[in-house]
Amino acid sequence: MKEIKHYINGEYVGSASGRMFDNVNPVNGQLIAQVHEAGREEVDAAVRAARAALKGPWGRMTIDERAAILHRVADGINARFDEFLEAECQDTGKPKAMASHVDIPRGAANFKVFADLIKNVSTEAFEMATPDGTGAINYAVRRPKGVIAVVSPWNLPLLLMTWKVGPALACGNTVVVKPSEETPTTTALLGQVMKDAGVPDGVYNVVHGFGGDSAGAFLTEHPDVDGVTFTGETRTGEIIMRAAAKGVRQVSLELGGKNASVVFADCDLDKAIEGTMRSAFLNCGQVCLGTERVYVQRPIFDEFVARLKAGAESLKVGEPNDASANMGPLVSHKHRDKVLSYYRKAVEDGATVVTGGGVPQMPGELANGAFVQPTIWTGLADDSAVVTEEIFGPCCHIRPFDTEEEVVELANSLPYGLSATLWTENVSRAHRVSGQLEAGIVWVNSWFLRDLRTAFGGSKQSGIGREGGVHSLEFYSEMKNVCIKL
Ligand code: NAD
Ligand code: 6OD
Repeated sequence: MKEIKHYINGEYVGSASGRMFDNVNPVNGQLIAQVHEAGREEVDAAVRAARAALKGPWGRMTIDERAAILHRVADGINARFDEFLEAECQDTGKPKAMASHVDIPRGAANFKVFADLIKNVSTEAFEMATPDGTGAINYAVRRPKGVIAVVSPWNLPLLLMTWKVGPALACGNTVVVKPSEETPTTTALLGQVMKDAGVPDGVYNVVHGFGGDSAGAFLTEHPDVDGVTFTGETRTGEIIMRAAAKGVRQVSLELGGKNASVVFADCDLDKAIEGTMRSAFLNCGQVCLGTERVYVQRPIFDEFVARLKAGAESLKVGEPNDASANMGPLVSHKHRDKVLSYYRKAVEDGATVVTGGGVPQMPGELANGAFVQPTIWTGLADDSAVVTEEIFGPCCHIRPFDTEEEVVELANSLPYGLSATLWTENVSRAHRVSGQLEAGIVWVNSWFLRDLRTAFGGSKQSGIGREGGVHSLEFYSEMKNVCIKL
């Protein structure tokens, strides 16, 4: 049986306790590997290694040298593309067609983008007058924050982890990563790529385990960590924020959402249907930016529902190697239990099940997989848990609206504020409504279109801070002002 070990100070090491947990393939329920679970001892060792590495060759490198190494990391991922692809698809069950276009290329790009950015970003300088007339000059220098704890989720494992590790390393920090217990493999593989690319030992460390009372908590509570960056559920974000408060460590939190899609009658309906299909069902609905609430203006409501139903029913659910499959399983049977509990709740709350609502019949060993049907509901009250809580599955509720004012209020009615999507051909309306929506990201006539230089993050309970481009550099470095009296 394959074992997945921690990566600490440039070596793969097991847990002193010998404690292991199962890594299971959600496509068929089969065991992929046994994963070592870190105790405080391994987390301590990883943080110590990361602290020491700040003072080693990594800390003395020029920005150009560091950036060249990060380019080699990206090249290293691309050179082992198939291995990363296989690992990511086994851990998550997602279609290879998606992971080969999104997860793995973005995992590599995250290193190049931030390496190039750090080489070209400038800082501020101010001349000032002094009473003696000689003057002074102020200038800012960017310094690494120190040891960064990275805690990442399972839905886009390599992409979301490297989205943090890329800029953290570009800024000269060292990292200890705690990947999701559901998807440890690509984070583990990256250790070897780092080594081969010439990343000094101790700069990139990985500890495996769970959240509470396990590696996640031990890492985020660790007093020798300087900053914590986290992507995951809002409730976990609260716990991590409390842990980081001790010692006044800065946090960057990318959290949950219950994102709205607003479809005006003046939209291009073909594009709105195609976009909503993606935003509701891509990655089996396990995208934080996905739209589980769809508001459609009344004149096109019936046509929209009928066409989205036809679209959902045309989706093929299958295993990663099936090039004709649009959707894989959910990440785990545990997550499937959660999603199916909302499918049942929708019926209890009086929803009309437009399509789906259950488990598809799958052939052979896929019958043991964590598959669910893409599902659409109408007719739920605005306060149903199905409409107010994040489900993180391939499903959406569609509700009619009449006016712009009404739909803005509906879209803003929840404590989340990650993203929103507008479908309209009226530019003035697009500008007006996007300004009123309480969300960190608003897409107009598109969805999940990402320029990595733009600010990414949520409002309200969907997060704190922004990452992306220079916003990542703000979090992963400290600005120091130097004032020289002339
Ligand atoms: P999760 O919060 O359960 O877990 C995320 C990570 O946190 C895992 O590595 C987990 O082990 C760790 N963790 C859990 N409890 C912890 C604790 N007490 N202390 C320290 N670490 C702990 O989230 P998930 O189920 O892996 O991911 C799905 C969630 O992530 C959804 O809510 C989704 O919206 C959100 N998400 C948000 C974004 C974003 O950018 N805003 C992106 C992807 C996913
Ligand atoms: O594209 C990104 O950088 C990003 N953070 C995507 C998040 C997706 C959430 O599931």
